[in-house]
Amino acid sequence: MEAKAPDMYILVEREDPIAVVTINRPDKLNALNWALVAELADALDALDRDEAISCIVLTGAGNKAFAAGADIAEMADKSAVTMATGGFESWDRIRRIKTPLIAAVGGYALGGGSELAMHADMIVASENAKFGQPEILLGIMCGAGGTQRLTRTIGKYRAMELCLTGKQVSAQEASAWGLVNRVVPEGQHLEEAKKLAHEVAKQAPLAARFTKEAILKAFEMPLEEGLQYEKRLFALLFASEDQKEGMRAFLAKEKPAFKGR
Ligand code: DAK
Repeated sequence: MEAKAPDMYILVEREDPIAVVTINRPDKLNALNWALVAELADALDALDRDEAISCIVLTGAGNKAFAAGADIAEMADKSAVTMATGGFESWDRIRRIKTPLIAAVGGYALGGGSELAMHADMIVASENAKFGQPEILLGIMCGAGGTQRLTRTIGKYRAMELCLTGKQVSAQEASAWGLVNRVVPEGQHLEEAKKLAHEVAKQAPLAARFTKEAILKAFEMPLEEGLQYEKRLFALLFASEDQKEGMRAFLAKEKPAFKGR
């Protein structure tokens, strides 16, 4: 285990109603060791519980990498039992964040780094971003959802090519494949992601959270069940003050003042 004080890998900057979470290990291209992922999950959990935060941006420190994958030095000697039982809890916690999450990707997003970006709800990529699943080159395979999320996003044939060859694709190619929302000039990914986050954060927070939940269910449920799920969340929003406010403001030709209630 690397000798580093706890709470040192992740930086959190609040700019209410958004927050920016930065993976801060640039000397190792933000490689994701277990302590880092646990700290990331803690930070995201805390922001998720914070009513003042309506959208979170996740990025990597430095201009070379979002994250170059799980920490190979840490993984090298692990046993099958350790890998089968440990390490997943933090990823599961990140997966369950209800607040909309935007990944701002500059440089490498490889292996676990690409998988982490795919835990986000939207991805803004810098022109120098590179995505890939190079696990196969190390004699392993995706372990944090790559075979599933990538396949659902870019389709079987492209996912097979990335995962079976370990090759990297450019931001432009990733964009053409539907893996990123937009590609912006090099170095502007964070600013653009923050702008997008502010757009999301302007909306009624409960409606935004329910929308995220319903869209994610589309990956898990057959259409009929998904439609029922959506219908229930839709109806539930009519119990919120924000629904009354949103519709009142429209009819009065005013801007709504949403409260997240
Ligand atoms: N792990 C550890 N260190 C890394 C690293 C990584 N993934 N990537 C880079 N580094 C370190 C390098 O060792 C180097 O450290 P020093 O030698 O300076 O001490 C420093 O970062 C700079 O890297 P390079 O010198 O290599 O930089 P280059 O520009 O030459 O090359 C590169 C950049 C991104 C092409 C290269 O660093 C590279 O190929 N990195 C490895 C990429 C990779 O194979 N990633 C996939 C790892 S496997 C799980 C969840 C997820 C996973 C597993 C389990 N569970 C929930 C249990 C995921 C697995 C993976 O991601």
